[in-house]
Amino acid sequence: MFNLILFGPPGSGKGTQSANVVATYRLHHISTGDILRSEVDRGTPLGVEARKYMDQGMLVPDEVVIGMISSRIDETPDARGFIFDGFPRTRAQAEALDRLLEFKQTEIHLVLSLEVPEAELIRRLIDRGATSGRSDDTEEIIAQRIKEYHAKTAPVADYYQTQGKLEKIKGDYSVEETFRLLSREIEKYLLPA
Ligand code: B4P
Repeated sequence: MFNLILFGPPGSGKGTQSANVVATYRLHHISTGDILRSEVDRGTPLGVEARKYMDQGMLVPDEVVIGMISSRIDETPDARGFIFDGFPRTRAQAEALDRLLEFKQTEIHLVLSLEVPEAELIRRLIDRGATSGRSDDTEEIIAQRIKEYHAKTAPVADYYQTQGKLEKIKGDYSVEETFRLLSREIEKYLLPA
């Protein structure tokens, strides 16, 4: 089993590159953003609660997100491995993920951190907001999401750096070139399926 985290600020390309990684390496994709948006769209109690945070550019509380992840991992016991996209976003989430994986006698093998200048992040998200209809891609909410990232999520990189698992990848090239750089790191562990 090979377990990968795609890490980075909002708009750094985690969702975009996850699709490429899944297509090439057949890892099971777990995106907390996608799961939360699906709960919001279906109007579930979890979605109604999560929306209050997402529409303000805030992180959804840890206990909500950790519970979601645990059940998703259990649903696919035969996976070749997992790609975690947008999770963990706090140190408490990172510690919980370590415990969950340890219980399954596995671990995180690699954390790829997409590094993109802030002006480019804002440009991408405003562009996406113009077409995607995502309610959190407005200038004011994007600024809050980036603030939240610096306060709560950026320290998660140090957590994995200490474990010797973090690799920084320049993420402001084209989608194809960024994927080539990610693949170079992944293929130290895993070949395409
Ligand atoms: P997410 O869904 O994770 O969204 P994101 O961080 O904004 O986007 P991502 O980095 O995936 O960017 P993308 O590839 O789409 O989170 C949304 C919200 O959910 C959070 O604010 C939070 O409230 C909540 N949430 C999610 N997970 C949580 C957790 N674990 N704990 C608590 N709360 C949580 O790329 C963005 C744009 O850039 C796209 O339009 C794309 O086409 C473009 N792009 C990508 N790569 C490019 C490139 N190389 N060049 C040019 N454009 C590029």
